[in-house]
Amino acid sequence: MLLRGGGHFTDDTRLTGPLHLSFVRSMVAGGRILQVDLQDAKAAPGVIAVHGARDVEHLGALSVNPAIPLLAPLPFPVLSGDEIRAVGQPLAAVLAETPMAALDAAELIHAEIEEADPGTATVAQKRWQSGDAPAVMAAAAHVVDCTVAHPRLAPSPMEPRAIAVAYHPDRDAVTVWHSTQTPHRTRSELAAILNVAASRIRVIAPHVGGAFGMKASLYPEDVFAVWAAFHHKRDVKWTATRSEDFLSATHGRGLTSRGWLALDGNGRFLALTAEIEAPVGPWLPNSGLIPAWNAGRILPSGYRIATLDITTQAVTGRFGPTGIYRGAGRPEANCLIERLIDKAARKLNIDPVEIRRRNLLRTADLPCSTACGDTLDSGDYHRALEMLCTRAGYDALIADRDRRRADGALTGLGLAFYLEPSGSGWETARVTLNADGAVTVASGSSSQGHARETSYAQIAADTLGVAITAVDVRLADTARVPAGIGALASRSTAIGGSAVLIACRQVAARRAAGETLPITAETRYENDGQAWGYGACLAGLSVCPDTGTPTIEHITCVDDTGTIVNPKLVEGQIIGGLAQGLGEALMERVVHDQDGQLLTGSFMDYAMPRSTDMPPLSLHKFETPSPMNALGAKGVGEAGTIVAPAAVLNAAIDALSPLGVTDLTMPLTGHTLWQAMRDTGQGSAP
Ligand code: SMO
Repeated sequence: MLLRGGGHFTDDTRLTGPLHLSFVRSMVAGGRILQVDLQDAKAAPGVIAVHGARDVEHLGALSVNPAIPLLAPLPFPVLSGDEIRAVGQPLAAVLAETPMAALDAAELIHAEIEEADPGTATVAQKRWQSGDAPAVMAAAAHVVDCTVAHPRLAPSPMEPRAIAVAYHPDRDAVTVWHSTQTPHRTRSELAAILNVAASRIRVIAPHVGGAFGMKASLYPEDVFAVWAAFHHKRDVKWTATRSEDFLSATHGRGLTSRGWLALDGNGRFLALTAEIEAPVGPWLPNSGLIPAWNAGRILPSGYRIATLDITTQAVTGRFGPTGIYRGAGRPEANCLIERLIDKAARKLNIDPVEIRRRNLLRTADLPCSTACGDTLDSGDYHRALEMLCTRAGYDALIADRDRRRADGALTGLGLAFYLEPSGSGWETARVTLNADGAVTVASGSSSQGHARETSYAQIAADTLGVAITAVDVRLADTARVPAGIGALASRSTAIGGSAVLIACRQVAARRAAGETLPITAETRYENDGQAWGYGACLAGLSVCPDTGTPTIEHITCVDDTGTIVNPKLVEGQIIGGLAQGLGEALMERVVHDQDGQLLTGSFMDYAMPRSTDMPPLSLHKFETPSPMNALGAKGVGEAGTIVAPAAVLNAAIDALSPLGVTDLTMPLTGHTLWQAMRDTGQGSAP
């Protein structure tokens, strides 16, 4: 339906004479607001109302998942009143009869701001310790260290943020169409922030045009739109422009990780020490601390590392809000550990595959508790590594690389292993088998354009023995589906799919016992723990000696995503993840100038990978069902974004290693690589 243009997105929602919203945003990165003059805007044609901070200062704050302990809560200003802590923060809002009238009036509003640097502060931190890391480091035969700085990324779903609110005067209630991954969270947060009974708020996430973590939380703009609908007793609509999303939607990554890996003389890992700093903006979205948490706890990956000392902290800055973005800390953890391992392999003169072979956990070790307190559930990590070598033709690729290198080519191979923990917790499903054989599946899980409807219909059809066309799947409407969490953290198939499976099994069992139709079963399914997808990737990359331009020649991946419901969807997730992972590795970067002004406010300035940027992919898989959920599924939605940056970084450094290059910082643009070649003094560039 989406491919044929039949989608219904939030902005397509027909409302009755809606008020259109335009926000006035801070032009500076920090300071005190002295005065905001709303008078000219109020008198502008088509304007119904103009609001400043004082009108909404009584509203509550967004809740934050304390994945790492929060030292002090951050403010959640719907409109900023006196303090500005990032460019783009909304400080006034115009409601008008048309979008253009709202925009024209907003441009008449002048804010007087006394500029000041908002400074930085640590707002949350956590430390994982196991054993005596300093003592092990001091006694180890080898210690390698590495710093990985991740560019800030703009998640950039095709559909920007959008909200449409219908006001029902008869009940003093609203229906909210929201482009979100978490419709029930939208309702509960709105109810709490606006101090309105949740029963007066119905939330519908219609088709969602991509989200990638950027739409897992409510924004100040969303809260304002719903407040305005209740306040003015009118319908209200807001759709962000692309530039507004660059400016004020959450960015991903931006973390800096430093690590030290200690090894014995045989290349066995003894201890890992790491320090992680995750940037956060002026306010925290619900999952705002997740990247700092994941970037730390997943660092041991699938390797045996007994001794650890890892600290992570979230630090405020002046570059706007950050949040989860596909991978959400997993790519950061993976880049650091896989870079450290490659450095160790080089230092000890051990083949990169061999050093991983010596340290990866074996199937007999699983389930295994990591020193960070996680439990790796199941799988065969060595099989993934060996399958990768076989399918990629590793030995021949090494020989080919060495031959070309001897001829003067700058060409390298990069290897990375990865883990992808899928979320834990619960999800719901309500399944009805009707007398005519039609099946209705309603789930609290949701879809962000990744075809949850199809896989849930398959699970129901298989379990109940009906045609897939007989199954109607309903998602993401708080009035029609049971409560749920939503589509994030690679959890929708593992947990949501398991909820559907269990409910279908209950229906089937009751039918076999002779119960008359229709039969409805409703279940709240909670998994036994996180299911850890994993895999390995090998990238071949060459660099133009004259310009530094990198070319990815090939990528081979092996993934174990547990039980697969739909191979096409799994492949789509892997390819999409790889595209975004390659985007981070090679070209994407949000840039601010010294004053905190955003320089990449459009796709003219921010490089997004296109289909023509994709290298040849060779994808392979096997399935070891996870014992952690009924379906046996593991996460796959973030696989490519987790593994690709590490593999590409390792490949680029391998390519430039003959010049003495030992570290590179993403994105690996032609300029980055040319500069690195030049800095070694051996590049052919002038
Ligand atoms: S970054 Mo995801 O939507 O948990």
